[in-house]
Amino acid sequence: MASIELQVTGMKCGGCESTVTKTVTALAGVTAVKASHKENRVEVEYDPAQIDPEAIRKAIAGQGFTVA
Ligand SMILES: [Cu+2]
Repeated sequence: MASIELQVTGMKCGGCESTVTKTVTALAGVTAVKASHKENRVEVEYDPAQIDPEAIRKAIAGQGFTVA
């Protein structure tokens, strides 16, 4: 299992956090997601055999947030 910490801007509240969490959790290979709008941070645990971190970034960006 691997983990990444992404800097994500554009999350303004708990609703944004849950949008990101739901979106990323739905990806095959993701096992845990922790999003914080206060810290502009999303931590993701994933199985590198099943998903590329780039796909995680794209999924978050696809919801209108900016991934550094
Ligand atoms: Cu929000």
